[in-house]
Amino acid sequence: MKVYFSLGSNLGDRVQNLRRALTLIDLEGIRILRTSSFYETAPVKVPKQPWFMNCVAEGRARLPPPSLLKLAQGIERNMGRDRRRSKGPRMIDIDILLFGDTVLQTPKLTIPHQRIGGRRFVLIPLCELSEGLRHPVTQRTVRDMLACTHDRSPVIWCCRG
Ligand code: PH2
Ligand code: MG
Ligand code: MG
Repeated sequence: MKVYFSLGSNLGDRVQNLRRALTLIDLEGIRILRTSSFYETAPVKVPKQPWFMNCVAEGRARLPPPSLLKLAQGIERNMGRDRRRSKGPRMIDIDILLFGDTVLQTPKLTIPHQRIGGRRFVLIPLCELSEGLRHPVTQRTVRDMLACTHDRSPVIWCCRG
């Protein structure tokens, strides 16, 4: 199944953190097929903290979504993410955006990601990879969601992923 991840880091060497997380995901058997550019982004809806580096990656997963979530959380932990402050700065955050056309709502995991349409730091890198991809519930394309989002926070191209 095709899966899209959003990765973010705003602590330490942010570019290295994104690269390392992508390598670790791949080593766990989730083949990373394509990675967007890396973007420097202003923090959205979190208390004052450093700017983020964000990217989106497309992968191929054989595992079901709950196992994928556990795997992502394991990598976050191994990379030193401190979860005591849920909205605090983080070495790495790995979110599942889309998993094929799967729609899933459980207490631990919602797919597609709930805030996918309201965040330029997700939509801009996702648009770079797959602008015509459709949200499985609303049927809107990524291009459309980006054109219509109310989010205005800065997203600055930084480097190739
Ligand atoms: N992640 C959040 C909240 N706010 N802002 C930016 N720019 N980038 C993020 O990855 C991010 C955020 C919650 O996970
Ligand atoms: Mg997140
Ligand atoms: Mg997360």
